[in-house]
Formats: sequence, C-alpha cells, structure tokens
Amino acid sequence: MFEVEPNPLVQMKTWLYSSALVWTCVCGAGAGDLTLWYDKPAARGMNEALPIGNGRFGGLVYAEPGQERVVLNEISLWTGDDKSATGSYETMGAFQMLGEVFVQLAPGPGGAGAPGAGTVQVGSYRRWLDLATAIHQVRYQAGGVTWRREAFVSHPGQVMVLRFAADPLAAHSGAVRLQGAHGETTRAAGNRLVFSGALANGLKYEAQLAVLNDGGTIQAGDGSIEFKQCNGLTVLAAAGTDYVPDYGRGYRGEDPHGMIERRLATAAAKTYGALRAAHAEDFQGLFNRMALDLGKTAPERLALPIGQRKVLEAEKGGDPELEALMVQYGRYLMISCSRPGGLPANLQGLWNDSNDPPWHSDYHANINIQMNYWLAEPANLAECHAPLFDLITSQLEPWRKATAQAPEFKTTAGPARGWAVRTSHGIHGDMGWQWDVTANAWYCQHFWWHYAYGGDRAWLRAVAYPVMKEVCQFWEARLKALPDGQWVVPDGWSPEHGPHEDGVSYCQEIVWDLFNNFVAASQTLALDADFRQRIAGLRDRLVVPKIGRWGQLQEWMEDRDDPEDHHRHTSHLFGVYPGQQFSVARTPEYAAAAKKSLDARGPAGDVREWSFAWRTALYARLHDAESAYGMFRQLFSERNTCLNLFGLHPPMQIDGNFGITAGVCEMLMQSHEGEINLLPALPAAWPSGRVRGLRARGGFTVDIAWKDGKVRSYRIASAEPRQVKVRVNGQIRTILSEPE
Ligand code: FUC
Repeated sequence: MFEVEPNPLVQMKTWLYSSALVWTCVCGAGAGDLTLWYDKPAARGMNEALPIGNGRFGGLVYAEPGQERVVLNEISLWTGDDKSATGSYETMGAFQMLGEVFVQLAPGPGGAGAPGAGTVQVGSYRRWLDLATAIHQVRYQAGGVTWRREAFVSHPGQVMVLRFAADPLAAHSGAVRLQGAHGETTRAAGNRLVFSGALANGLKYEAQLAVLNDGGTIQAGDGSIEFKQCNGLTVLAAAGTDYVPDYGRGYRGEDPHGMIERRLATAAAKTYGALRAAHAEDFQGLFNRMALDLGKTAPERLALPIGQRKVLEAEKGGDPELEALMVQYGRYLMISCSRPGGLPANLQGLWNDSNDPPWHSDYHANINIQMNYWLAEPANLAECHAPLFDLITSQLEPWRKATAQAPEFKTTAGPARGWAVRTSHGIHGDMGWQWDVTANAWYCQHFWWHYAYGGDRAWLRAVAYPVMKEVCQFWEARLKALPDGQWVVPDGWSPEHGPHEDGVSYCQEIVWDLFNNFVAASQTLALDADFRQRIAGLRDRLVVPKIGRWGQLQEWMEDRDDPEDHHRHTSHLFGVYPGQQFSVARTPEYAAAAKKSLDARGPAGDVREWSFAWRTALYARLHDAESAYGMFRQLFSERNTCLNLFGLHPPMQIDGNFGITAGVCEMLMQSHEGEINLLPALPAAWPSGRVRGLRARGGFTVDIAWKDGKVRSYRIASAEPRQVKVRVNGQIRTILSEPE
C-alpha cells in the first residue's frame, strides 16, 4: 500500500488495509447502493422483470402480488445443427425459452397474500434485486400481513429456489404450475411437476419443480400442485438438456433426467437457510472481489425507485451510486450467466422469453460476443471467461469444414488452412450471415488476454497457443501482397458499413493484434521461433490505416470517410480499444486521429446501447475523461436501457451492460502499455472515490483511493512480489508489488 502524500487519509489507509472487512460492511449495511428496487411489479418481461441465474439456469422474476411468475431459461436450449453451417441465417439455430413457473396465491384474508379480484388491498409493495447477494425479494402487505418472497438460482446447488413466507405467520393457499414453451404436457406426481421434450435437432431437455411446504397440505392436481394453509412454501426448480460441447459426439450426452432428479433430491434435503447461505457465499466469492465507490448520492435521490433515479441520472447526472451500481450490474450479470462448464453469454445473456428472439439471440462475432467478455479479466471475473473458450474450441471442427468448403477461401494452393467464422453462430456448428473474416483473429485476442491477465502458462500452451497459431496460419496464407511489399487483408468489411474491399482498417488492425499477441505467446513459451519470425515480419509490413483529409483515422484505404457519418460501429478504432496498436503515449498522432473520428461519430444518429459502451472505452483509452463519462451517462437514457437496466436494443441486448463495465474499468486503470496507469480518464464528476480489486495485465490486483481528482493511495498486489511500473498522477514509479 502506497501513500502518494504522506499521512492525510488515515481513513483511506484503513479502507485499503482492511478492505475486505470494510467492504463487507459497506455492501451489507448500505445495500441500498447495490439494489435495484421498484414499487410496481414487472409488466413487460424482458424490460422490467429482474434477472437471476447461476450461469446455466436463469429466471426473469415478475413479482406480481397474488402470483409469482418466473420465465425459465436454460443456456443450452438451442435449435440448429451443423447441417445449417451453410451460412443461411434462416436455418441457423436460435436460443429458446424453456418455460414458465406460476405460483398463484389465493386471495386473503387467512388464505394468502393476494389481491384477488379486488378483494384484498395491497400496500407497501416493493420488489428488489440485491446485487450484493444475488437474491431477488418481494414484499407487500395484504390482509394485515406482510407477505415476503425470495428467489435465487444457486450455482453450488444447481437449482432455482423460490421462497414464500409471511410475517406474522399466515396461511398460504394456492397452486404451482409449470408450463413449457414448446407445447409440452406437464405431469404432476407427489410434490413434483415435470415436463420434458426434444427439439427438432434431437436436443433433449427437461424441467422439474419440487414443492416443499411448511405445515398445511399439498396435493398433485391436473398439471399443478395445490397447496392449502401452508405457513410457508419453498419451490425448487431444476432443468437441463443433453447438450455437450463435443462435435465428435454430435453435441449430445446423457439424458438430463437423472441429473435433475439428483439435484432436486439433494436440494430438498437441505433447509432453505442452508441453500440461501451456500448460494450467497458462492456468489460473493466472485462478486466481492471488486468494490467501487464513485461518491455519495444525495439521500433524497437514493430514496427513489431505480426507474426514477435512472431518468434523473440521464437528465442531469449526480447519482454516483447509481453509476457504480450500473458498473456492478455488468459483473452481477456476468456471474449470473457465464460460469465454467456452461455456455457463454449470448446476445441476451441467458434471458429470453421468446422462441424467435431477435438475431436468434445468437453469438454475434463482429462486436457483440467480444464486448460481452471485455469486462471478464479487468473486472476480476476471469473464471467467467471460460465458457467463451469452451464454446469456440467446441465449434472448431465444423467451422474448419465450412471454411474448407467455402469458395471465398479457396486459394491456388487448395482449400484454406484453419478456420473462419460467420457473423452469427450457434452452439451446434451452425453459422449464419456473412463471413466475418477477421473474427477468428478477434476471438484469439480473448485467449491471449486470459493469459496476459492471469499468467497461466500451462493453459497458454495447452489451450490458447494452438488456437492462435492455427489462425496465424490461416492469415499467413490469406494475406495479399501489394506491389510495394506491404500486406493487406483481401476482401474485408468494416462491419455493416461500406464496401467489401482490401485493406479495410478494422481487418488490418485485428490481424495486427493477432500477430502481435502471437509473437508474445510464442516468445513466452519459447516455441516456433521460425514461424514467429515470419509472423513478426508480416505484422511489421501490414498496411497501417492512414490519417485522412480531415485528420481522421481512415476506415478504408481510400480517404472516403464522411465527417457526417454517425454509424453505430466504430470498427476502424479497434486499434485503440480493444486493441492496442494505437495509444496516446506511443502513437500520439494516431490517437489524435482516432479522437477526430470518434468525435465525428457523435452521440446521435445510428447509435445503439453497445455503441456507447464501446465509445466509453475508446475515450478512456484516448484519455478524454469527460467524453468517456458523457458516453457512459448515455447508457441511463430511455433509449439505451430498460427499466431493469438491461441494455435496450429491442427487446433487450446485454452487450452494452458488459461493455460499460469494461469501459469504466478503462477509465479507472489501464495496463496495456507495459505499465499500470492509475486513473487515466477520471471525470470531474468523480472527484473522490475508491476502487478495490481491478485486475491488470501481468497478474496484478489494483486498489486505488483518490481525492480531488488525484490518486492518494494505492496498492498493487500479485501472487509473488514483482517489480512493476506504475503511473501515478502522471509520474512513473517502479515499485515492488505486495503479496496477495
Ligand atoms: C450487430 C449490430 C446490431 C446488433 C446486432 C446483434 O450486427 O450492428 O446493432 O447489435 O449486432
């Protein structure tokens, strides 16, 4: 722990030294700052219901008085198969909804906490999601009783848990129903409800509920479980499919039935308190690694429901606790929809109430899936990155076949070597729409990052390196030489913008990034010296984007950028972020040109929620703190986020939620230039604050406390003490990191 100025902030010192303890208190006691709360039930599911999940099994909770309704999702419930790897968007698979649970509570008094048909008045209604515990709660009064509910999805237990209770103790009567989204018949037996089925691609799936009552009685009805005069009720849900990430097995494994039975039986043998405690402990093991304080919000503002705070924040700012909450929401969502052993977050994360969602709720390779994972390493959730690597490696075989068959990739030497991917893909080797030809190289950036931040050499050698090498081989064969000896990516495309042609900046920058990272990887592992040299040579002769006639970073080789073009993509700025080819320190003229281009894109026009997240990160890399903050604030506007704070790209899209967390991490700390730069883009709106637990490349954990816009103390820790360069208030220091 380093004091920048001796002494003054004893408080901050305490905070940094005993950070775990202090933050437990802050998060626990002041749960208001990490709570999304509402005074009305959710009306429109994707926009208003609150998301819960354990990385694989998810729910959208409506919290209606008199009825709980939860949309169920299972992350591997996908249509599609590799016969559709032809590039037809229509035949590509789509992420499916699993079903819904309804728990209807009969109207009181003495019956339950429901309004019925106007028979019981409901008062003091409140529903909320506490990001610190990952537990959704509902509370309201009816018939002189306070009715309470809780809901969460346990990762250790692999079950969803819905709890119904009342204070003082009161009787619950009603019925639990389970409804599949594909016309299944639900069977009821004992305290269980179950439906199962198979999609047209043969994917088998099943969902089950177990109803556990405290007192009273329960009875299986016609596709429902009826409960009478129970003091409380716990509903457990489990679901699964027979999907396995293995092309060799046709992506099919064991029928999920046995596993679901085991999970429900294990959970049913535990008390509600034990399930809840195990869930919170597991979730907090990830969530509490990073804490953020951007300043205090006025109590009047803090007292408002999140919807009103969001409107005020968009209009006039001034709610730093909501801003910190938005950053932490990205982390909450990542932990809830992307865990080791599962599939990665798709366009809607894990939440979907349709069998025909926009863009199939697929994996979009030209910005969206990558943006989903920008936060994983810097926001200290490296484990959550794993599903992305597993999905990519599980698709390589069908992608190789499709690449070899594609006329686009035929060379005089025969079919292409390696693999490429189209703009959209599913989980069964299926792909749709156009080839996004440099997406293979962009995917490799994530493999490299995971090593660069975490330092696991064995993983680099066994998993990342072979993937990166194969993509380098693809590009070595595909690049085209210009008469002057420079190399271009032939026939590329700046996503969804302009013509297909050679030397598009987006493509040049992504391939540069791949080659640069590959050189570092092969040096680290001391492998393939000759190949490394060839790749380094190609990297150094790749056409570098030019600075154009109005001082902009050109999007194409020809200087045709229009300063009035407000397109949503900022693809040609990849080299600033998430790449690192251009930076303020190393290539100031390119940084200035990138800023020209970015300013011209502007906040209006053809912009989406994810555009603002990307622009926040870009301005942060360009050290333009106020513009970065301006872009971040846009996320609170009605056009960019829903009431439940999901990114709004109708009905919702999750990339902006993840991207904005990454963008703010870049505002607070950067580590791409061989140094750890503290507060490179701190806006005036955050004069004092603290962050604990950011991750920097090289395996460092970074805590910073600042006041009056200046770093006051910081701590850099790593597994082994190591020398590290730190830029503090503009000055470079070399320090020894502290043990973790
Ligand atoms: C990209 C974007 C769209 C949308 C889609 C899912 O193609 O251009 O805005 O986010 O992905």
